[in-house]
Amino acid sequence: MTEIVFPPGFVWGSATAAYQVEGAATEDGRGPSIWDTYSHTPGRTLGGETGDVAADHYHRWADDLDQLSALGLGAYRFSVSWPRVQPGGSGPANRAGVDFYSRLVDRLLELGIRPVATLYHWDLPQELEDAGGWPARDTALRFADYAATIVGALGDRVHTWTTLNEPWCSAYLGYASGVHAPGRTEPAAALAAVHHLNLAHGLASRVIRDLAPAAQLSVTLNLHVIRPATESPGDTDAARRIDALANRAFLGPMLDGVYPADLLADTAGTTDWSFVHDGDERTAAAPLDVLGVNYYSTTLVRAWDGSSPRSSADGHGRSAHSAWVGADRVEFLSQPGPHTAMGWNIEPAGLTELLLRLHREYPDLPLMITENGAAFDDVVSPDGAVHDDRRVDYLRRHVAATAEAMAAGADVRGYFVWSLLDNFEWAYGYERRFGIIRVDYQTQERTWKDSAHWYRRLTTTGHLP
Ligand code: IFM
Repeated sequence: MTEIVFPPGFVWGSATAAYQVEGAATEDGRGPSIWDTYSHTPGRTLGGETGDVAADHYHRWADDLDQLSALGLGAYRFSVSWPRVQPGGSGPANRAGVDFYSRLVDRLLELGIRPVATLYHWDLPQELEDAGGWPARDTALRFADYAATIVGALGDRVHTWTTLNEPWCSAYLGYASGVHAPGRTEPAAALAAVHHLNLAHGLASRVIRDLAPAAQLSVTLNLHVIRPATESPGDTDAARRIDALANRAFLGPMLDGVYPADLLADTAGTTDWSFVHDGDERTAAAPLDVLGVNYYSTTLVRAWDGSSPRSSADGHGRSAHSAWVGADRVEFLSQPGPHTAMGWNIEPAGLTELLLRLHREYPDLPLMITENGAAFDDVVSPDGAVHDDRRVDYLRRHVAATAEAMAAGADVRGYFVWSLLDNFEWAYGYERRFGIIRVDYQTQERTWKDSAHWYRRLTTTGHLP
């Protein structure tokens, strides 16, 4: 096997998100978010677990940053909690919240680690949801104000500002299938949310350019690699339809300045898209410096003729309501293993395919893998170690898949493991562990898994071990 070596400037990082790690849910003036409400609603999360304490990162942040340094990382991707910075989603900043992120960023810079900050990783202030949430246009305007508050305070001490993390999840899981906060199941509202997230991205992008001109601007999308079960016209059309909802609903406005015509036609029975105002698509198409790509697995679809019960193994949780608005005639098929503990199939070739598609369609846009990783049922050995060989294998194969895309021309600038720490995996609570560092939730003790040791060898040499 030829040795895989990454170019010297390639950035190795790791990622977390505020609600998943911080805890301190009511401390220092933080207001409630939709995830506080959702996780505290009986039946919404596995075991009724919440992010109240999570990995207690709000108190342990300094030690956690030392872990990043020990891992040899060049960048840390974290998210800013909107309700910590603006407790009700509008109005003046909560000083204590801003100061928390300011200290975090300063310490990262002292350690020589690039801060990569995401403005929104799903924790909408509850007051804004009460006023309509993402289906309401005003939420996009509030988001731009919030961006001005935090970007104004941290400016270009942050190396890369990312507006949104996975707006697909915010819109469709939050407002169509309801398996994420706020748990609404209103297909038309989900499409309005898609648009207002795109608009929010564009409005916040302008703010970032104005207030942090030296910073890099990005957005992170969980683009789907969709495969039709056969080459039949029906299955091919099913794949096209899902591609429109999952990928082009965001790539269209954000990168091409227009919604794809087939998306509007496919969903015409649900909404007339009159919430798109003149100029919105242009606003959404703010020029980016880098596109963040989150990748975990692939999606297999076929046309459903209605004659047998419809399979819905889309990997995005169980609900009587589909996340896939306007795709009632599409079936999501389970895929051959191996699978991770999330039930997601392991398919590194999908990452190569995705990076090459983006390179082909947007050749001038640099790419960054902002999340990739796997949940497995980790076991603590008698000696206290976690020999997570399957995670090491998953990461190795996906890093190799990245190298393959780069060798074929894709301009990939970096790779972030999801996640630095075990954390609150949304509706799955604490059961699903993605960290390369284990968190003992009783003691909050951190232990490097074998994958962390493996990753350190990669980050410090640039050679794939
Ligand atoms: O934990 C999530 C993260 O918040 C967003 N991307 C997918 C991860 C694993 O499900």
